[in-house]
Amino acid sequence: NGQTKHLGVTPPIAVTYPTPREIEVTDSLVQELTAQGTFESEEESKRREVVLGKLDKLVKEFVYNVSREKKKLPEADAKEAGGKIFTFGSYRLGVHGAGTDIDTLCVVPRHVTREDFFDEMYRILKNLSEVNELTCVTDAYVPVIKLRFQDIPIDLIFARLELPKVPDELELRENTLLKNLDETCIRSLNGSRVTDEILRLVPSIPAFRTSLRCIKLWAKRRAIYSNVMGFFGGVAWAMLVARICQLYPNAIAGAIVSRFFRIMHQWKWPQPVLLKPIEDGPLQVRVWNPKIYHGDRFHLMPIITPAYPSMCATHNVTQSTKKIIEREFERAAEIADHVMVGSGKWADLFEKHDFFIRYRYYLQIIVSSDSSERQLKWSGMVESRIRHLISKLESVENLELAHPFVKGFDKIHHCTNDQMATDVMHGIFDSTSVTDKNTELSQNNTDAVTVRVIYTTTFYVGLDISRRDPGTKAPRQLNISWPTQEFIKLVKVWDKYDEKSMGIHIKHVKRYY
Ligand code: 3AT
Ligand code: MN
Ligand code: MN
Repeated sequence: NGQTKHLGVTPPIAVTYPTPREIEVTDSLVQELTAQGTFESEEESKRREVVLGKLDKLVKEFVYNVSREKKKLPEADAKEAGGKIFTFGSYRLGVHGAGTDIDTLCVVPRHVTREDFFDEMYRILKNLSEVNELTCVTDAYVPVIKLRFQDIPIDLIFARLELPKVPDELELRENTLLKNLDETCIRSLNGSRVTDEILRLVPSIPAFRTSLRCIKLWAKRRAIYSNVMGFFGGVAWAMLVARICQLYPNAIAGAIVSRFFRIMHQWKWPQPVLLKPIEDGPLQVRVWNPKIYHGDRFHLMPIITPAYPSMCATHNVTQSTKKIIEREFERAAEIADHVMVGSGKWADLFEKHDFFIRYRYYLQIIVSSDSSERQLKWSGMVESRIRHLISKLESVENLELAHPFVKGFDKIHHCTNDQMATDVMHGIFDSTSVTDKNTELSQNNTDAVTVRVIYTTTFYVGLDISRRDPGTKAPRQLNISWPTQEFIKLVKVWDKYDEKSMGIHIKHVKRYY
């Protein structure tokens, strides 16, 4: 019918090839990304490949051992049982930086269980001198073995298929593979299926990679890279960039990045961003569909994953974080325009955020406990609920915006008496008794004797209060006690909350500089 083939839910906007100017700005973009240190060294890159080769062998050894020793399979069948690793995350997309992890999925045949993984695979890894910092996280949404292999951080997750063997040629693309699997395995397969599908759906992988590197660096510098806090996470940013690549199939990175900001700035949310039509499949699971599921209509900036079962990767976005992301799109679109015409430089795009000087008022959420393990769980739990505090704050009169900072700040306090410990838990502390989490080993530079060690994590929310109307004399009043009280109640219903060893306190502070 005269139409050319295209990737995506609409035809491309333009199929033109790069102009000399676009080639020029792409070169300068790659130079800037290099100068900013987003690429790892040749040595590290080689080491990653070696490590992955070894891990694949170890997974096969693990499957063989379980097949022989536990399942008593004949030698030939045990050999054929196979086992294979897949990667996902930034490494799979080809946009990882120096020192980042390799997200690895270990796929095994049906007679090997998750318990075997945490027993036998763990044992194999434990015995290796190249392996350090080995830990099992069995109670997570996606259970994982974490380790460092020849100093490369690895996240190793697990999925067991309904197949007697897992040969090296196996792919994870078929939706029918998901039949009869438990939910944890489906979730574990999802990361890999999504990244692979994204790569299949972009017309030019090199252009996609350079563009995504740029967008990731920009989003991190501007403090809008975080799924938990209601911004976008790595997968969402990758899908957005992939969509722009589909719209300009022959464009190179410089052109894609500048179009990216323009198009995203003008996007008619809540129109979803899709990389392909949403598929139906063989499972009894929900696929994103605002026509059927009422909850899906509340997604403010839906970006939908392309692998079955499709989900919204930006479920956590609130009114406030939407405004902040849009403001950043606008700023970046202007800078990119300047870069294109030669009146600006890429480095301007990557300028650090101004969160801590932008607002006059901030909320501090101080989460405390008495051990580092407890602190990790407790602060992680509070962090995952902060978006609910944000939604509650959004309904407060005269509050235009509640801006959560993307991460919390960890501190360790060496308290010399109980009063000091109590003060710390209420956010009353200066820097003299404090050590940064990262310098834990060189702690305690004070002379006094430490009687209690308190761990704190402080989260910040910037408050934008609407200005007084010129007509009225009364100052703007802000009543945030209801949302903050409700929030504290909400986090304390957590089943592992313990009144004696954990604390949470919210205070508001005025910017003092
Ligand atoms: P880095 O280069 O490692 O910083 P990344 O995109 O690889 O960036 P992660 O290693 O944190 O990010 O995560 C890789 C994938 O793992 C992304 C997502 O599909 C999945 N994932 C990460 N954290 C969670 C989580 N808490 N729950 C479920 N899935 C997660
Ligand atoms: Mn990763
Ligand atoms: Mn990871």
